[in-house]
Amino acid sequence: MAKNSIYKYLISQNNRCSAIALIDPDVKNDIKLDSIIDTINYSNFDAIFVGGSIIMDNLFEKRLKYIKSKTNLPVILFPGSSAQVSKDADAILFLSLISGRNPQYLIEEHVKSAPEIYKIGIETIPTGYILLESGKKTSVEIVSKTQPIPLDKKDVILAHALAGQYLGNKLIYLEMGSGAKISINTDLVSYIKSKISIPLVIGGGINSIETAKLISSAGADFIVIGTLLENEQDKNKIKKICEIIHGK
Ligand code: 1GP
Repeated sequence: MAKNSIYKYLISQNNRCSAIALIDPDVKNDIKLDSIIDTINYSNFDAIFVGGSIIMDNLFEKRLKYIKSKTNLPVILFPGSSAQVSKDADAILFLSLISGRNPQYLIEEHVKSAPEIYKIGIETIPTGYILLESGKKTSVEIVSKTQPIPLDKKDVILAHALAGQYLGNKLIYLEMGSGAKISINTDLVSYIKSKISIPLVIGGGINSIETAKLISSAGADFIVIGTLLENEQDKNKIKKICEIIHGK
């Protein structure tokens, strides 16, 4: 795919909700990687995010290259830190963890990664990343040393989403955390969607056809699915979830 077209490609699909697969390029997934990629290719996902809070070895780029070689879908970095920048992806989410007040994830990692991003010329997609409370401590919360926003604080969440938009982000990502036990409530999705004018990404704990249906119907522009791809053996169930996300 041509450079600088990934964001346009993503939003060109937004006459309906899009399905994004998330691959955590960690050693723990090595044994499952082929089957995860196979399921993604089989299931009509729209794009793949690659990234994780912690990678336990230095083989991130090798896995990224491998993923890229096995799919025609756009591969977009979803970096846990400035160490997860690579020329082997099509674009990178330039994430600001705006629900937190840790300067490391508001500007520091960005400054660290900017020279490399400039050098390799990868497309950046500025993304306001908002961590929500899901009932258990998530890796993002622990690693980023930030507090998630409670789900019942609708207006606080909205204020963050609007601030993210006014800062020039091109996406707002409401994150419940990977493997969250509860998924986001649909009232919150439709409330935020009705107030912001940039696309809305929802992720964390989405593991059933019913939940995918509710969240896409509530107005999400993108739904991210990670843990389910690692755990679900039935690739037809994943395919069905993608169809439901696409409104079929
Ligand atoms: C995590 O939002 C993503 O950053 C996906 O979450 O792994 O729970 O699908 P799951």
